[in-house]
Amino acid sequence: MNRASEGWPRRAHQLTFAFPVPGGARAADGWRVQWPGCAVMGVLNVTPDSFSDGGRHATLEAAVAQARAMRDVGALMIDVGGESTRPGAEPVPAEQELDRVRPVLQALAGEGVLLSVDTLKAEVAAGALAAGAHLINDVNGLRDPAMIRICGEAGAPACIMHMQGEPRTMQQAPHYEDVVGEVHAFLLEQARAALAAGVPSVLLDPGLGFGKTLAHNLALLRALPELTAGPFPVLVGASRKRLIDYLAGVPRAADRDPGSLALHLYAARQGAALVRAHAAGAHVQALRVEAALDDRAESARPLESPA
Ligand code: 7PJ
Repeated sequence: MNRASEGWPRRAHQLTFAFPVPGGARAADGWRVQWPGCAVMGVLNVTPDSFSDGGRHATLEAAVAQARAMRDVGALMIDVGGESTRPGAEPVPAEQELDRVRPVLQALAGEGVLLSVDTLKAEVAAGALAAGAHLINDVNGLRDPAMIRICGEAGAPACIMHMQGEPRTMQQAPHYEDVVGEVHAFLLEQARAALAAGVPSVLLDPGLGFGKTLAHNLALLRALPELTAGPFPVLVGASRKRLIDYLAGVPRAADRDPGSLALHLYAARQGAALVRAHAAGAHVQALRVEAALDDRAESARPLESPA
């Protein structure tokens, strides 16, 4: 039985941190951030190709402005990434990746928004947490034991994402006997290991597009009621991904926000706690409108003109 698909009341989700965080309330076991229904994690890429105006300082300013804008439209969390993990992408050295994300984290510290860092390198995770990140988003699903240790020692939650293979080669020949069963078992096993090592809370993510064919991605999306039925909040990241091109014929990634919204609204209805999105404002708006239909929220508001 999936509560989310029953509509009201929407399920509450939470993350626990061992240190104070924006929006966190003191709890017996740390600081707890709670939210009803599905919230937005805004994507902030700080790779050299993500801001066209060039120059280190200009890039930093643009990234910080974009993060503030996503916070202001209602994103719960900003996901800062200094290395591309798109299919075929080559890894960058840890020092270089950290040099990209650290100044953004430092500039956003104390600005009232949760900061996650998208990295699969333990060294980058440690440096990012020291620079003010609150959560580690690991597309490698904490397969590196050093990653679990660092999150455990810092008392920082982790997003455990499933990936088959590594970004450079993962789309060459993805193969599963039972994609839903294998992904689900991996996520639960990693969650158990993380919690046992002192990681205070985790998010689980099926990892759309990470070593998956279109059929694998669709099977995982359709299995969300099963994935979200457990005790862990589930994050879904479909934003601008290639599966939208396969489904609707949209070759340019920048044109894929409507398809991203469709997949993310579906995920929200199936119980996802967070969606990772580039178009944060559009997602917050769509999720609020959809949630209001469930919540009968109009009774709490005065009548307004239809415009
Ligand atoms: C994801 C991610 C995702 C999580 C990227 C892209 C590739 N982290 N980092 N989930 N995707 N947790 O945005 O197309 O789906 S980078």
